[in-house]
Amino acid sequence: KFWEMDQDHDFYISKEDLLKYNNYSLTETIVDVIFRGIPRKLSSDKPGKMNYEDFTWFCLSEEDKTSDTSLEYWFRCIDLDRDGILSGYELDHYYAEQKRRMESFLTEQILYDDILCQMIDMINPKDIRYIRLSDIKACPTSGIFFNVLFNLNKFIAFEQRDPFQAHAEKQGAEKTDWDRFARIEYDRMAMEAEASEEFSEGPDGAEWGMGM
Ligand SMILES: [Ca+2]
Ligand SMILES: [Ca+2]
Repeated sequence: KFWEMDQDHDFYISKEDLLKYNNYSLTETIVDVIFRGIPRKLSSDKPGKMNYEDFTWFCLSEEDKTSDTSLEYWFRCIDLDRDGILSGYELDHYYAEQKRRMESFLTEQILYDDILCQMIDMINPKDIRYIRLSDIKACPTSGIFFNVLFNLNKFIAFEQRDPFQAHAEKQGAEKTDWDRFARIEYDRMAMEAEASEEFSEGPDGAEWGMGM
């Protein structure tokens, strides 16, 4: 993967290279934060470039958002002031760019604001005002929370997968977080169908949080 990304074969990955990762999956905001060394100080000797080791750290964190190491990596990205909690303004830092990218893919009924609320609900933080690392680790599906904030293609893959297929996979041998996650989404779709009939109940109704 590194050699694929390092198009000029100088053994370094630039910001521009990383933006192309997984077909332009990542926002400029998150790429910028990674290159500023916020999740992990870059060990590259060239300023503003990633070496093989830096890229490996990124890649492992990106490809498996279930390990503690990965969750800590991404938590540090979002926790810009490093006070150990994710506050509204830190989510806002990622919000605008991803919202703009996402809304061209979303149907009118599924708004980015709603999805973000739903994600926070999914994480179910002990204190509703902010998210701690312990909240993230306690939630088996927090990887999707990060994808919603900065990874467009993984979000789309999640949003567009066939719920019946996901349901069938659940019967299979693999009991992954993806499965549980699919179930939550499946429940949500069922509830949305119901909610459209009971729309007047408003956002404090039962449509978020059921089945969790
Ligand atoms: Ca290069
Ligand atoms: Ca913070």
